[in-house]
Amino acid sequence: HHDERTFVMAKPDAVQRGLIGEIIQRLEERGLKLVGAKFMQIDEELAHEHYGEHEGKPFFEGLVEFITSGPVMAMVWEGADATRQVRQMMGETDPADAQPGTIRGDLGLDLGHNVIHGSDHEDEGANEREIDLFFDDEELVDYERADAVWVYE
Ligand code: DAT
Ligand code: MG
Repeated sequence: HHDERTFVMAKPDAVQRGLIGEIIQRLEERGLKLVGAKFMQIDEELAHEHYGEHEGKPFFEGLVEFITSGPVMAMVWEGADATRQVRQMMGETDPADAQPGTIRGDLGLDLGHNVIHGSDHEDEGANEREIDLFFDDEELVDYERADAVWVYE
């Protein structure tokens, strides 16, 4: 099964810091396949839906303010075990705890500005829910990457 899909987003800090390409490059080079992308600004309503699990927590309002503060690059990536693999590549939520070599560990220093979102692999179905929240079916593209036969045995 190489067709698991996961939702990934370069957050407003990544866009402002010119890190969209860096993030895409890391996922691309790993062998994951980009199947959807949307450069957009998240509104209040979408922010509340996307981060609904955190509603009521002390950092929630700040989180909504941050994620709506500028454009983001919303993406869907596909590959074997994609949700968990992307989370591993992202590193810990707090960049201060994230290992070097991870996206947050290499590119961030502060919990509130942690560069990237990826669906939670421990939350069953979170990937599909988030993909549905941000993308219509016809916005996702079916194709084969030419190097897939070399990425997968
Ligand atoms: P993740 O983004 O790794 O899935 P999460 O779902 O627990 O982490 O939290 C969503 C975002 O909220 C996270 O990327 C940064 C912010 N956040 C989480 N915990 C926080 C805290 N204690 N204080 C401030 N911001 C926090
Ligand atoms: Mg999360």
